[in-house]
Amino acid sequence: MVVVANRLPFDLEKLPDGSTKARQAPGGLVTALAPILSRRHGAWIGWPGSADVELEPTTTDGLSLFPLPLSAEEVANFYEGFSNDTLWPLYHDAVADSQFHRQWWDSYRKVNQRFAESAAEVAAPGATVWVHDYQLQLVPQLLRRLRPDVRIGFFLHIPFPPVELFMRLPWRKQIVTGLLGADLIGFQLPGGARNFTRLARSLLGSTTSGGIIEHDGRKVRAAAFPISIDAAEQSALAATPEVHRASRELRADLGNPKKVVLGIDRLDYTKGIDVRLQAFGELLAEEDPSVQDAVMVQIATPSRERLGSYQRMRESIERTVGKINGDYGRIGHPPIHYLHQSLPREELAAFYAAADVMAVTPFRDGMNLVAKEYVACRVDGGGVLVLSEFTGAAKELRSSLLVNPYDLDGVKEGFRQALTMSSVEARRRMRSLRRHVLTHDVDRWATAFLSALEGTRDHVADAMTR
Ligand code: GDG
Repeated sequence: MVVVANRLPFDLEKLPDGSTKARQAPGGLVTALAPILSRRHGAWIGWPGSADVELEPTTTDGLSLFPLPLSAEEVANFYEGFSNDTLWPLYHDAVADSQFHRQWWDSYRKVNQRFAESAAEVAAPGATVWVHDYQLQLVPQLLRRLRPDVRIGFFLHIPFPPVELFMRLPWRKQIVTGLLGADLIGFQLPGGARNFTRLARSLLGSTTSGGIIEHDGRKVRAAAFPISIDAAEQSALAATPEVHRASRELRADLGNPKKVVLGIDRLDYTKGIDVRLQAFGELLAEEDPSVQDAVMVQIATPSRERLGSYQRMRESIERTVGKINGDYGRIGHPPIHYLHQSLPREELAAFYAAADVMAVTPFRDGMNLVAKEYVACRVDGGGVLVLSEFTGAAKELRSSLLVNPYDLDGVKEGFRQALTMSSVEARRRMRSLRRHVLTHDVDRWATAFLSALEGTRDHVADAMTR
């Protein structure tokens, strides 16, 4: 089996003696897929994360890594440009403007071609190739042309937009036919699969029935596979004495407030960080009893820092934090603690364990693993999750307090309810959330996707009879 993703699961570093050092990158996808791939002696093709770095293939833990180099120009045009400044905002309900540039598209096409060629070289006869995410939507078709014998799965980690929005893309047909090169296209939610099927019908005139799309004489399946986390591992991490101690120390460092409200996100305009700050700020301004002796902690991990939209977002968030702290803080007691840093997983677990209220308020999010990590870390059965109804996670985590991030009063009411909820009700809700997260982990996700892919048509036979 071969996984093809924009990034490798390991950060690779070239040592002075010319050898390569690999360090496992964090994240649910890697934790889930690495063991499956190691067992199957699988391979992973991806960019090692820095421009203009050429590395030799290497093997670690039975997993073969094939680094795909990107030039500085490709990073700017394919990755930052088309992937993150055209597709990302468009696929997230156009919460920011998409930029359409032909040279970005050219670069996207060329880089996708290189990923497909690399997969065609690496895959054994009849192999399974699993392609990931919006950066590589042309790979399925390009790869099928080169290697009609392989079985191709594609999984989209972000939402697939409504037809009306997708139709803005000047290269809409190429993207849809690119994806239709796969045998199975996985989405986070049934809504994404439905949007895509509708699009194949209206844009290409394909015949569709029950999630099966007929294209180019083949049958392609579009279906939902909601991703998850390694819940048992995350729970075990939160239960260690070290994390327990760190979480107590955190509360002490915060001045032992009555309530701690927490946000953890990549600093991204889709995540609704501004909404939760504003809601918390208004409750403070109104001297609402629920926020008497409450502090908010916002950890915003640096992300896509060269893009103007991200720089503007950061400036606006930091201005809001400064204003709220200036207006309502006392010396040594700011109401908002803000970190623009990336922290080790153990430290994140301590923050999750210390938080009475977890605020997850994206305007749109494919799934949102942070919400699931919070639930997995609440081994004590306490804590309240305030969750935007526009995340994929909201479809599963029904016992959270669901809010509409566009409705500021609704978010304030969600916070008020979370901060004043009786511990009996909070525990009842958390019990039900934990039951779901612990039984729907990332291993179940990967297994469901791969068995559905195996259930698609027999390619070798089909390719031979064509
Ligand atoms: C995309 C989709 C979908 C965050 N800060 C730090 C850190 N993190 C980790 C979290 C979590 C992950 O990053 C973020 O995952 P999310 O799902 O919340 O969001 P995206 O990055 O936007 O992910 C999303 C996901 O893909 C999977 O399909 O759920 O909808 O947008 O695991 O813990 N990890 C460390 N330090 C940090 O400072 N170590």
